[in-house]
Amino acid sequence: MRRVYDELFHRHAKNPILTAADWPYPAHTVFNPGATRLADGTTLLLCRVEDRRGHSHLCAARSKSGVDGWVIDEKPTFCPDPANYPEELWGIEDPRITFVEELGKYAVAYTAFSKGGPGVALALTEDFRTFERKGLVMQPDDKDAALLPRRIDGQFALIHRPTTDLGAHVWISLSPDLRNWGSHKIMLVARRGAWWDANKVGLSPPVIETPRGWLMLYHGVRHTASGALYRLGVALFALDRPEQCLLRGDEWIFGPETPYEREGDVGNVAFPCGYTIGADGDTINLYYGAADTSIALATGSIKGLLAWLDERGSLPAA
Ligand code: BMA
Repeated sequence: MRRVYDELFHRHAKNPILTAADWPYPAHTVFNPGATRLADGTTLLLCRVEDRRGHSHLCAARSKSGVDGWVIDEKPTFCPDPANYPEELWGIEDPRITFVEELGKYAVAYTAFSKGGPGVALALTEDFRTFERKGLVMQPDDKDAALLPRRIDGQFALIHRPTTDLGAHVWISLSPDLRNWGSHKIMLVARRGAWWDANKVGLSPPVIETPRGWLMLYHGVRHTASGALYRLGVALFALDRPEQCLLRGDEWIFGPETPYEREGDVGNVAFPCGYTIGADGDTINLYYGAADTSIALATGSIKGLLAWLDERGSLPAA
């Protein structure tokens, strides 16, 4: 019998590693960064920056260590462009980065917010300095999206989270050209009732490819009398049929505990949008927004998550 819960992610002692006070220009909050490791080993975070209008844009921060010594772009890196893309009128949020080897480019999936609600937009970049927009690929209400790094059945695959009257569940859709999307399938269903992940789940960072399947860290939202609680769970999906869930944990594995996660603009939120994998091929450096206010880092292990799923996970009921 376990006496305490397993700690699958360990917070960095320097948390929060980035705050608005670090920014070279006025910023209200910085949070929910996408992450990747560039070819030269630099860690790049594409941070969501919220201004005092309440609108967000994206700004790149680069660091050799991935912990400190961040060099932050002097000006916003990727701004909403509502004149050409009206779906970005109220800002762009929560980027998820996938390197697509076939294209030799990074795909950034982000939330475009406007009068119609939040939808999913896609852009490609080689250097995080210039971006080639693909436009809105999933209409509102849809968010929490990331591209898979390679084709499935000859098609690009996008994980995303549409919301309907029957809840918010994770879906996967396919496209031959990154613009036209179809073959929609449900991937992960929110549980109901008292569960920590009842009614609303969403992809957190892009899925992690392992020999045993796609490892998904997802957020579950619990609505309580004092607001929402955002926590993380883990599930595994078949490599060649990513809509097929192989294992899902019942318990959440990471949630808001520290003061910087508990208190801020939106307290009780730990919201990862990106990770890098360590040189050992196993360490997950998970970058997350803390309380919609700052950026924090926690490290875990792919092997550790798989072992925990083997022990504690189960095949979801149909
Ligand atoms: C979600 C997203 C995130 C945010 C979270 C908590 O719906 O909008 O950007 O961090 O809510 O406010």
